[in-house]
Amino acid sequence: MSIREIQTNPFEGQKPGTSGLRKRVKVFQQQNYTENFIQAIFDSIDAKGQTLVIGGDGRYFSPETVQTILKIGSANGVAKFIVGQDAILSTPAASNVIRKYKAYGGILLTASHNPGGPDKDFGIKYNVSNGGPAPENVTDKIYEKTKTISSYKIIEAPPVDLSKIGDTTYGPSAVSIIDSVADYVELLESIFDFTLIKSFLSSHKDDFGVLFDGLHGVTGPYAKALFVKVLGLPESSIQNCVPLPDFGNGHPDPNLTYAHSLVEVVEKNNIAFGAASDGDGDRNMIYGKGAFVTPSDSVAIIAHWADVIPYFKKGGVKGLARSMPTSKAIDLVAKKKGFEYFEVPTGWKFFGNLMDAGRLSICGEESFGTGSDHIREKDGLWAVMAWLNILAAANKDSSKLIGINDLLLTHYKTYGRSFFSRYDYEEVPSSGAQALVDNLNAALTSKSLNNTTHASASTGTSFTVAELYNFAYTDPIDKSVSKNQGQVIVFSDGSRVVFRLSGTGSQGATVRMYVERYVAPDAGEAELKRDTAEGLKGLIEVALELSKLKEFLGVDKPTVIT
Ligand code: VG1
Ligand code: CO
Repeated sequence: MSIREIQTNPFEGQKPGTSGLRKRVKVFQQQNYTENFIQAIFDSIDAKGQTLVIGGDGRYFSPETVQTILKIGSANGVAKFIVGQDAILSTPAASNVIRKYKAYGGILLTASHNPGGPDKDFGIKYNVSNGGPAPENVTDKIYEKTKTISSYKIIEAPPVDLSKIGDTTYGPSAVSIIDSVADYVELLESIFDFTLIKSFLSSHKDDFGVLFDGLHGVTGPYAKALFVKVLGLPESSIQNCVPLPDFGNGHPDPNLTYAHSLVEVVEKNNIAFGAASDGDGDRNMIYGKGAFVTPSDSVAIIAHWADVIPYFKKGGVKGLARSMPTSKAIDLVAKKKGFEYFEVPTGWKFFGNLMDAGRLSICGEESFGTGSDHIREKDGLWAVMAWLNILAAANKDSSKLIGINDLLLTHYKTYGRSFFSRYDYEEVPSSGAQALVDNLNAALTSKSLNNTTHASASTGTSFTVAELYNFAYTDPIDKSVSKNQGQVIVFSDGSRVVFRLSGTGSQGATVRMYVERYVAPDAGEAELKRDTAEGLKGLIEVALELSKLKEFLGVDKPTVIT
């Protein structure tokens, strides 16, 4: 088999962001663009003689890219490829496959929750042998290689039929096309008490309906296996579960703005338990009739109830963690239960070292990401099953049905409530976004905002700035340092506002503003049950005024509120 070396020139901007390289499909389709990035991955790792996993969310341009990876990977000496059937492996399933088959790493073709299709986004992400996203030292190396690349290597071989499960050869390499779903279902079966969930659901057929919405992302086949085959629920308990290359023209992001297909049916049909996942299956939203669980609360509640889940009952909880902008609800659980806990920068890659060191079991991000050390990615269906397991356990000895809202209120009465919301200003001019950040940095250097008091015009509440800092993180395990992870304003009552630039967008800049306000357990039921927007109104006004956000960005309203 002859290896050909093809001359190329570097492209600008092939810098992996929070979670891989994400660009418009048209950008990836430029001659040599995708090839360059893939060769840069192989130039940064040592995959000779190793096994590599390939999968993704099935979005437009995935099958072609699998063939490109096979060509270049084989020419670079990869011994064996494990590929999800039809190029499909959800992000959590891929993490599991890498771990289970002890692969060297994996290449995931996904832009997660970003829309797909010929005019939308594509993405390539490299995961390492623990099954998690490559840490920054690896992604930095890949980026450096893309800047100087002058050639890439390919072998000439006919395309592999990705639809046929089984083993074939590809030039000097072996290729194994695997069932995308089976290993993952087996994993979840080893974690949760499906017998308990099944018996709870079958005894509450009339008052506890379930609906899962795949938003036409990758989770469809996984959800079908879990809800219909394992749990024995009717087909009507899943919807939009056929993965489509353009996600049916939708935005596969499980939040109140984009998952309206779920929200509408849940409300109309009085469904007690609804859930959705994103394009690549690592995010989740829990939403029942009149009941929305904010992701920051979700991970805290799962942590509180961990011992009803067989996986944690057996292995114990080693520690908890959240990303910096995520509310501190989980910290309170850790303190009460005596667990170690961590605050890491945004992005799942920062949890991996702690898990590998045996110091972290359950963690989450405010961006609808929840997971545990069963793999090294966040895991949408895992979170959904965790909630079902917890609800089934909570109802075990109860004569009256305990639903999502009951669990939330009990939690708030124990720990207090962290009202939390995120405002996204998507695709704003990069210069305005930078000016906003520069202005905050100037204030933190000069301390000009410290001790200043700001009153909200509409609610009359006032907030005094106690501290302003730029979040930096030193990994407790490998001591690597990540700077400039977001500006944090802390107020004297413990409320927080965080500003961050997104690292997953494909166009312009996206500014995220995160707001959090804590209310103590004894604040009274009315206060604890307040609507989030109401509970945060005054703080949001103050945050906007303080940061001069509207002036800098030239926009009046956020594009998305979660
Ligand atoms: C966003 C979220 C972050 C998440 C990342 C990847 O990043 O804020 O919490 O880890 O997406 O999620 P950013 O840099 O745009 O804020 V996914 O579902 O793409 O893998
Ligand atoms: Co995702």
